[in-house]
Amino acid sequence: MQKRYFLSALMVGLLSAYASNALAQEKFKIGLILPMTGPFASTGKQIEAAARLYMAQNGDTVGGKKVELIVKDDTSAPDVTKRIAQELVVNEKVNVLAGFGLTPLALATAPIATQSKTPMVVMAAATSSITQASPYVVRTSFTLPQAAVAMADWVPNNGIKKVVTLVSDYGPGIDAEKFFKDRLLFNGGQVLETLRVPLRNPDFAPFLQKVRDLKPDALFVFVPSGAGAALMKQFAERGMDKAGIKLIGTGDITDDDILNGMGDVANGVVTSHHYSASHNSPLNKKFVAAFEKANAGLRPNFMAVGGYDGMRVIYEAARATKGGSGDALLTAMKGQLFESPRGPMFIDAQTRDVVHNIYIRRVEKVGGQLYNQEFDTLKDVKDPGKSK
Ligand code: VNL
Repeated sequence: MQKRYFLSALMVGLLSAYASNALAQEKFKIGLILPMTGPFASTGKQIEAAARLYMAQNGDTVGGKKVELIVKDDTSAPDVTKRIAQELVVNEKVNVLAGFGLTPLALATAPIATQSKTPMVVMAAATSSITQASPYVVRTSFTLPQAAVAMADWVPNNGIKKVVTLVSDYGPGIDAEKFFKDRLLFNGGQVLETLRVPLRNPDFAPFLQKVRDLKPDALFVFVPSGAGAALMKQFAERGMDKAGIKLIGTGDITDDDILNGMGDVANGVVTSHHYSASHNSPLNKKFVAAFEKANAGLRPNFMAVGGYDGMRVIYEAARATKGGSGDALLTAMKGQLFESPRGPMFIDAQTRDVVHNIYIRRVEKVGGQLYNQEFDTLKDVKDPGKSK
């Protein structure tokens, strides 16, 4: 009797140890590294909310494994992003790294992805060269050359000849400046001056004064998500719009997260981008409604869509590989073609970069709210940064 009891207790113990071990093995771990605090916290908030929405809609089991989303705040400091990525790979043994709110954060982490053969899904950062920093990078955001070239094609047909450019002085800004300028010159336009402002705490005033003196037909701007409101405010305060200078740029300046709070100065601003919350498709309407409902009315911006589509790419690859990792998971990410809230989207298997439509949009009031209203579409745009 005693002995039998002992044996069955032992069996139960062994079985539960086995079961919990099996459970531990059956996790599919996503390490999501984002700026959750600091000047770029809105990017982290949007992407985390989108990832959680995707999971709520698609379940937390994929390829037979339980999905564990591990969200970490890198405060937008590249050394922190890299350290967190290393810890997630070594200690948590994550199947995939994801997030990456800004270019320097993605570039700092790329060597970790390469060394550990961990797929790295870039959901936000948008400098063209990021996908070349590691063969394990897959991008679901966009590239600045995609947006900038589209704008430079629109400009000459719309009464704008002379332009000054103003960009944040780092990867995506330099891409925006270069690709906009080269294409505009090719199209017969003029770039009077190229101005670069610091990424952190920029004071636009002296730059805007210079723009006023140069009297271009338009000012083309790139600043990262979240920084557009300050630019817009100072543009209005200096009376630039009244002086007849049009504001144009990539859609980062009329970011849906903050657009509605910008006021009248934003009204009429024309930009080029891959996503607007007012994109007219049934899928997008569903996405926006669900996102707003889950986040106290917060409007999703292009960062949210990069996060949502990144989760789609990860889930489909996990399904195809039964919760795999490394090269198998990476291979299953390449070539995915699907409908995103932004429109049709494709992960180019050769470049691992996103191919999607770029829309020309004008800020308009719709039902008392400011929205980027799409009025022209360039279809299936590849990253011009890689065509040479
Ligand atoms: C980047 C590009 C960041 C576009 C952004 O917002 C953006 C980047 C934070 O590559 O750093 O809107």
